[in-house]
Amino acid sequence: MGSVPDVDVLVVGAGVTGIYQLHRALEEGFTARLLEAGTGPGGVWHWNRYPEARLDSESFTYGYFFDRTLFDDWRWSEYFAGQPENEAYFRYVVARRGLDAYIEYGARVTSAVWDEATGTWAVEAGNGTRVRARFVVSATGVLSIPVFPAVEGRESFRGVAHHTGLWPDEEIDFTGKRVAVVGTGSSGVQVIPAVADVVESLTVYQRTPNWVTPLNNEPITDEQQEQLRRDFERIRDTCEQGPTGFMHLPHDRKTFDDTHDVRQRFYETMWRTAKGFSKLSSNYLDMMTDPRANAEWSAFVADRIREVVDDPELAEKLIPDHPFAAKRPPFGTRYFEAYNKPNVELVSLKETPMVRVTETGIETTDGHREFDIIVWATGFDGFTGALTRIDVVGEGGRVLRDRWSHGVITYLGAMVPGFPNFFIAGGPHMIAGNFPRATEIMVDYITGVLRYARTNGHTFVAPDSEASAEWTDEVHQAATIPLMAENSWFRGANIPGKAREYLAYAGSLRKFRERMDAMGEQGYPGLTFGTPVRA
Ligand code: NA7
Repeated sequence: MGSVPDVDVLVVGAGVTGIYQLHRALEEGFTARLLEAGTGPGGVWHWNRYPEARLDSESFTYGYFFDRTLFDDWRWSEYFAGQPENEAYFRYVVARRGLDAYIEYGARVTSAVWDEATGTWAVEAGNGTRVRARFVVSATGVLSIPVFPAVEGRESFRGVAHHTGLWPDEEIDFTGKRVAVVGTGSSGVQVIPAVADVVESLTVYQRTPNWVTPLNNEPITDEQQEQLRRDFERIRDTCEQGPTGFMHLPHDRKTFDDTHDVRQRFYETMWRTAKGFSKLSSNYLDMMTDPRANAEWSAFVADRIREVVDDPELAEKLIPDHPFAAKRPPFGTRYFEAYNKPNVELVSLKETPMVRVTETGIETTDGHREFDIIVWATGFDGFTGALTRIDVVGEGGRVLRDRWSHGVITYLGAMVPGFPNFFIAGGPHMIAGNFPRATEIMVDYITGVLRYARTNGHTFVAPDSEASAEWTDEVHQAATIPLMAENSWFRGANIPGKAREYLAYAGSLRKFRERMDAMGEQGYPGLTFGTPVRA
C-alpha cells in the first residue's frame, strides 16, 4: 500500500446502507470501492437465511426510493417479503446500477488505521485485500454480529447447530427432527411456527416472553402493485415526513379520549388488520408514553394470547411482564398457535435455567433433553458490535473500541472525535425507525460532507469534541423514554460487560432528516475541515 490513496471513498459493507452509499459516492464523481465480508450483497438479508426470515417493515417502504425506475421495475410479492426475495432485491439493485464492479465480496475488514502524515486510512481485510482511502464509510449494520450464550459445552454439541444470524446457504431439513430453538425475539418468533409442523419435537427455550402481535402479512395483488406504482411519491413522502420512516399514519387520539368500548374495538382492529409496526406507529398517541395507556393495550394483547393458547398455564408463561414495545416487539404469523401442537414444548429459562450444552442436547435445571438440531436465535451485539470488532485506529493510535469502552460518543451518529475522515452510516446513535429510511439520512449527510470538502479543497474532516459531547448528551436526554426496558439490546444489556446506555437516537425521524438536510446550508457546523500536513 503506497501513501497515495487508491480511492476517495471506501465503503465497508454491502447491506442496504452500503449499497446506497456506494451509489451516492460514485454518482458524485468520487472514486469508490466497497469491501463486503459475505459472498453477495444484502447484509442482514444475506446472513439471516433461517426458515421464514422475513421483513416486518412493509417491503415497498424498505426498498430504495432514490431511483423511481428501480421501484417501478421491481415486484414485491408480499407486504412483508421473505429473505430470498429481499436478497434478490439487493442483487437486482446492484446489477441495475452496475455496482458489482466496485464491490469485493469475501473481504471482511479487520483493521483501519489512520495515517496522520498523509491523511488517509489504511484498510485491511481478512482475505489480504489492502486499500488506502481518503475517506472510509462504515456501513456495517447494527445487527451484524451474532452472539451465542456463554453456556458451558456449546461447541461440544454433535448435532446440527446454527445461529439465525449466521445461517448456512444450504437446506437444513427439519423433517422428523428433534429441534431446540433458544431465544424468542423476532428471529425465534419467525422460526418457531415455520418448523413446528414438520419436526418430530420442538423445544423452545424462552428467557423473556415477548409481546408478539400478528404481522398480518398478505400477498400483493397485481392491482395493488399497480396502485403502489401510482402511489410512489405519496409512499416516499409519507415515509420521509413521518416520525418513524413508515407509511403508517399516526392516530389522532389518546387512549382515554375514547370510551372503553371504542378502545376495545380499536384494539381489535389493530390486532386483526393493522400491519407490522403500525401496532406502534398508528396506535393511540400515548401508548408509548403513558403507562396506563400501555397497560391497557398490553392487557388486550395478553387476553388474545390467553384466547389462542389452549393450556392456561402455558399462556401465562408466554405473557410478558414488561410494557408493550419496551423491548423491540416481534411481529409473528401463527406464533402462539404453534404452542397448541402436542409436539411443541416451552422451557422457561427463568424457572429452569440452562446448565450446559452436551454432545447430544441441552441440560436445564429440570433435566436433559436430546436434540438433532439447535437453533440459536439469541440475538446480536447491537449497534456497536461490528465496529468494535474491527481495529479502527485513529489519531494518536487510539482504538475505537477503547474510545467507546465506557460509553459511546459520536457526532450525529456519523463521526467520532479523534477519528477524522471516518464516517458511520448506521451505527450507534442513529435515529430509530424503519432502517433504510433512517440510514439514507446518514448517507445523504455523509455524501454532502464529502462534496463540501471537495468543493472547498479540504481533504480532512473531523468532528469537534464539544459538538460531539453535546450531541451525545442529546442522545441520552432523548433516551429517557419512560417505557424502555432496562434489559433490551437497545441498551447493550445482552452483552456482558458492555456499557449500559441507550444506543439509538430516540427522536423524530422527520425532524432529524430536516436537521441533517439543513447542515449543508450552514457549512456543516460541528465539523472542522482542513488539509493534513503532507497530504
Ligand atoms: P433479539 O431480539 O435480541 O432476541 C434474542 C433472544 O434470545 C431473546 O429472546 C433473548 O432473551 C434470547 N437470549 C439472548 N441471550 C440468551 C441466553 N444467554 N440464554 C437464553 N436466551 C437468550 O434477536 P433476534 O435475532 O430475535 O432479533 C434481532 C432483530 O432482528 C430484531 O429486533 C429485528 O430488528 C430483526 P432476552 O430477551 O434477552 O431475555
